[in-house]
Formats: sequence, structure tokens, C-alpha cells
Amino acid sequence: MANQVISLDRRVAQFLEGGPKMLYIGGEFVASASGKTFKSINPSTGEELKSVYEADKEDVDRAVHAAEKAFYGDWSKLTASERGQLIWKLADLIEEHLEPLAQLESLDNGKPINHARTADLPLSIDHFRYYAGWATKVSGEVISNSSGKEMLTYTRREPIGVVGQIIPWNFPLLMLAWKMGAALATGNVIVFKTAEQTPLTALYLADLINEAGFPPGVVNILSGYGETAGEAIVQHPRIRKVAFTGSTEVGKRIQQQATGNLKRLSLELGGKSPNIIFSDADLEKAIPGAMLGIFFNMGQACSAGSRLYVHKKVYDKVLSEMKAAASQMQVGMGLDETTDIGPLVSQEQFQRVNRYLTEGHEAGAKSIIGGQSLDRSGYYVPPTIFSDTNHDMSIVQDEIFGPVLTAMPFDDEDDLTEIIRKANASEYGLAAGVWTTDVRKAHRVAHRIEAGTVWVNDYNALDAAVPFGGYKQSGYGREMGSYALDLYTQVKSIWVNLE
Ligand code: TXE
Repeated sequence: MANQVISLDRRVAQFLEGGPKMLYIGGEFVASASGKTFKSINPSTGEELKSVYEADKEDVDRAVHAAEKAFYGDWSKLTASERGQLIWKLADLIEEHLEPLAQLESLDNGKPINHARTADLPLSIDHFRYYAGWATKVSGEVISNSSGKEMLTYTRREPIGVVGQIIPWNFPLLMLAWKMGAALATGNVIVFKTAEQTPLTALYLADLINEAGFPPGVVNILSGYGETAGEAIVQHPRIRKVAFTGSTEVGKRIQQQATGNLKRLSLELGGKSPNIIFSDADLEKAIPGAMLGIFFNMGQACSAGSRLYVHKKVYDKVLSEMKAAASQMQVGMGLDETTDIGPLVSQEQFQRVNRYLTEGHEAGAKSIIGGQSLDRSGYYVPPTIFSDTNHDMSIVQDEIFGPVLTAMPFDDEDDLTEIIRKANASEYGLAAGVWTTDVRKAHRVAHRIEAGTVWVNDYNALDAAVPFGGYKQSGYGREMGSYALDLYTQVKSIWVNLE
């Protein structure tokens, strides 16, 4: 297929003009206190895309001041309905800027432009609209009590105050929406840090936050590194809660650091999710489902279905059809409309995935397709499927975060012991998939899998109303749906003596 690289939207070209992109603090665009900058790289070419000011401890402190000023000032004067309208307005503006935001996301992260247009952007818009609706519906309750006095007791759900939010690079805008939607609906103010690999779309969005009319300081956006800006957020005594999405390793570190200042935490961490195809599954759906499960976003998804278990009766058929489908996938630049598999996000991630490819081969796994990165500039790894794998291999145990699937056959059909044991033989517990036409089996498996999300006859489905989060080392706390409101509110009981 001929390449179809799109030309840049005028608004993206304008955004990329001029000096380093500024931090967004107190409604204004400012340089970092240190004056330091870093480069955002275009993973499709390996070349510099834009330089960006690098936030540090002092900038985090400035952002906390601005956020507190908003929290005790203009933001607190708004009604819940007005807050909801601002969030809705922001969603409308993102929709108006869908094309430039999708292009910028693709440039910065490498993801195929068509995925950014049809998944990242619409899901982000929908997410903000969903939480705009919640703003007016967060309420406490009146509680009858038996204290012996005539007493009115009721609860209020109050915001926590300044919350810190730290996100990864795999879905920069969508992760921003997941974090900001619930926090804003419940009346909090935000000190936000993007991932150092993908700072740009959040800074583009900062303009839209101003245009929507949010009081200055309600949202502050910092570009910077984890060990500096990230740790400063985790350690800041007046940031009362941190929501983090990223690696399990960093999640553990954050938990240790937050122990000292009793910060509330929600952690959405890594995964190594099982995807199980039974012999009675509708293979016309299961095979594309397994492909999407692993290759969507080049496998750089925390929910990626990276361990495929297929019943031995259909194992050969499933693998040969997946191989054929993978060989049809176009590997190319993010901004090419024919691309199915873009580059990985960074050189570091590219090296990490390459290391796993080598380890897989050395351990005796066979790549029936892919298995080697491409020799061209940019960070390209083609879709890879490993057969002959087992649970002792690092490629089966570790989160690779690349387009790399490990496949294994299983034997049992009605007695589910073997497959459940295998599916749960992981330290992670984020998601799972089950493909079968037997409704009883589907539910029995879904109940016994240790994971925060189980998809039956589907994979990677998401909705703002449905909670998402991990079991085991995949973290805790649930984002999305009404559950996320608990992360961003604290309950106050009020007693009124009526005698
Ligand atoms: O993640 P990090 P990395 C997994 C995936 C990937 C691996 C490494 O397996 O291959 O992690 O990716 C910030 N205090 N996931 O190194 O380091 C950092 O700046 C505070 C799964 O990119 O966890 C960034 O904003 N913050 C995952 C964010 O944490 C710190 C998504 C994520 O970076 C920090 C991403 C610190 N000490 C990677 N150190 C998922 N669950 O979706 C780093 N950060």
C-alpha cells in the first residue's frame, strides 16, 4: 500500500513554532524556575520534535500555590452546575480541536493517526462529558441516629484540595482525561505532570482550559521527569492525594515515599493480561479480538492481552490465522493514514522490547512472525507472536509493553482448573479476556480470574461509566464511573443538636 502521510494542520504547525513550550501554572504560560529545557522526540523519525521547559521542585511549589489560591478563591465560589458546565465546555473545545490534537498526539507518541482520531480523542471527550454530568450529583446523605437526642446527622462529600496527578506516555490525552474529569467534577484543584516522552498535547490543551474559562490555578500542567518533578509532587506536604498511572516499580516507590506524609494514593500499574480462547469460541470474532488485544497501540497498553491461551483443538488454526493477519499489518509512521503499527514511544522502550525479543529467542520460544526490530530510523518493532513459550520465561512473566504476544495451548474444557491456574499465574491482575459461546463457562471463568476487568467475547472495550483498575501488583483504586468519585472526595459527618 502506498504511504499516505498527512500534511500538518495549521494549528499544529503554529503550536510547534517558536521557543521552548512553557509550563502552565496559575493560568499562565511560564518558563521553568531553573530555565532548564528538555527535548520531546518524534519516535517515527528519532528526531527532535520540540523543546519544552523542564519543571522541578520549585515549579511544583509554584503550582501548589496557584492551585491553593484557586481552591480557596474563585473555584470555591462556583456552583456545582457551573463546574459541570466548564468541564462540558472543555469537552466541546477538545472536539473542535480534534484534528490538531490527534495529529500532535500521533507526532509525540508515534501512535497511528487513525487510532488517535477514532479512539484517544473521542474517548477523552466522552470522558469529560461523563464527569461534567457528575458535578451536580455528588452528594451526602441524611442518616437516622439512635443517640437518644433529637439530632440531625448528615454527611457531605467534600473535595480533597490540591491533588497531584502523574501520567504515562501511552495515552497522553486519555490518561489526562481519566485523571482530570473526576477530580474537577468533585471540586479539586490539580497539579498535573505529563510523561517526559509526551508533554505536548497537554500543553495544547492548557490553552483550551483557559478558553473554557476555568479560574486560573484550577489546573496546572508541568512537563518534567519522574525523579525530579514527579518526586516533588509525591513529597509535597500540601498535595493531599496523588493519582498515578505507570510502572509497578515506580508505583511501589511512590507508595513508600507517600507513607511519610500520609498522602492518599491511587495507583494504576502494569499488567500481563491473559486472553483465553476456548474451542467453542466464535473464532471469527476471537481472532481479531486477540489481535486487537495485543497490537492496539503497539502493545503499549496496560491492559494488553499479552498472554494468549488457546484450547489445543483450535490452537494451530488460531495461530496460523493470527500470523496471516499480522503479516497484513502496515508498520509505519504515526502520521501515515495507512499505518496499523507505529513506532514505539522512545529509544528506551525500543531497547527494552528488543531485550525481551532476545530473551525470548534465547529461552527457546519461536517467533512465528516478527521477532526482530526493523532496521530504519525511528523505533519500529513489527507485530511479533511467540509460540513454544512457558511460564518460566521472562517474556511470559514480565510486562513487555510492545507488540509481542506469547501464545500457549491448554487442555481442559469443562474442568477449568488448569486454565484458571495458568491465567492467574502472574503477579499482575489488571485485565483478562475470555472467548466462548458457553455462557456458564464464561461467567465461571470471569468470576475466578484475579483481575479488575474481564472482557467476555470482547477485548479492550472502555467506557467512562465503567470502573477500571487493578488487582495484585496492578495497583489499587478504581478510575471511571461513580467509583472514581471516592478517590477525590472525603466524607464529613455533621451533627446538629435540635433540642
Ligand atoms: O514508566 P514510569 P516508564 C510500564 C511498562 C513500561 C515500563 C517503563 O512496562 O515498559 O513501565 O515505562 C513518572 N516519582 N508502564 O519508564 O517510569 C514518569 O515521569 C514520581 C505501564 O515510562 O513508571 C511518568 O510520568 N513519578 C504503564 C510516569 O511516572 C515518577 C504505563 C510513568 O513512568 C517517578 C507506562 C518517581 N520516582 C509504563 N519515576 C501503565 N500501567 O499503563 C517516574 N515517574
